[in-house]
Amino acid sequence: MTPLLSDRIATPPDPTAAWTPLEFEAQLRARESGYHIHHPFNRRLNLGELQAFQVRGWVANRFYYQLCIPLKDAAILSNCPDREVRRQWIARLLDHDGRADHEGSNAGGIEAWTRLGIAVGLSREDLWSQKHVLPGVRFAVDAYVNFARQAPWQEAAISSLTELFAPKIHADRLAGWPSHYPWIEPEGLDYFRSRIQLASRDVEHGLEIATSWCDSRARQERALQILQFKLDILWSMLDAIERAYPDDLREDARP
Ligand code: AHQ
Repeated sequence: MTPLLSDRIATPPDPTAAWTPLEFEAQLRARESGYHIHHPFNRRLNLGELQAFQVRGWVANRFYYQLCIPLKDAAILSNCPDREVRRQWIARLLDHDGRADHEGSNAGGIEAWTRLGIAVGLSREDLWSQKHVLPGVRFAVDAYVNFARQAPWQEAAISSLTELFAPKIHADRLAGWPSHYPWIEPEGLDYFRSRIQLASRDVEHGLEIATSWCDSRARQERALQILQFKLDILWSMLDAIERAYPDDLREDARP
C-alpha cells in the first residue's frame, strides 16, 4: 500500500505550541551564557587576578543585593494568595534574615555576608552604612525589588531562576579563593558554602512554579524575557563595580 503523499511530508512544528516541561527547562538553562559567571570582572575575581581593594569593593556592593533579597521575597509573599507556596517561599527570607536566636548558624545570610566583609578587611559599619554602594548597583538591585513588588508573584518567582546557574559560581569561589586570596579568613567563605544547597532547593521550587504558570508558549517566552531581565541585573552590577574599581584606582579612593 503506497503511503499517502501527506504521510511522507513531515508537518512542521507549530511555532506557537507550548514546549514540554523538559524543553522549557532546557530553554531556561540555555540562557546560562548570559550569567554573570562569564562577566570579565567575575572571571578575574575567581582567577585570583584582583587586588584586595577590588575584592572589598565587590563584597561591599554585593552586600546591598543580599540586604534586598528579603525585601524582594517579602514582596512576592505579599502578592501570593497561595498558602502552600508561601509556606515554602518564606524559607528564602529566613535564610537571609536568620531564624530562632539569630546567633551562629541561625544568624542568616546577611550576617554571613557581613562576616565575609570583615574577612576581606571591611568593617561592619562600612557594609551597613552602604557607603560603598555604587549608583549602578543600587539602581539594578532596586529594579529587582520593584519588579517583585509590581509583577504577578509567579513572574517574580521566575526571576529568581538565575540561581539555576548559581551553584557553579559558589563552587568556583570555594575552589579558588583560598589559594588566590590567602589573606581572606576561610570562615569568611561560609556564605558561599551555605548557598550551594539552598540554591538547589530554591531552584526546584522556582521551576515548579514556572512550569505550572507557563502553560502556554506566550507565558514560556515571557519567562525567558524575565530571566534575561534578571541576568541583565546581575551583569550590570558587575559593569558598575568593574568601572568603579580599575587596577590603577587612586590609593585614597580604594575601599
Ligand atoms: O546569594 C544569592 C542569593 O541569596 C540569591 C537569591 C536568588 C534570588 O532570589 O534572586 N539569587 C541569588 C543569588 C545569590 N548569589 C549570587 C552570586 O553570584 O553569589 C547569584 C544570585 C543569583 O544567581 O540570582
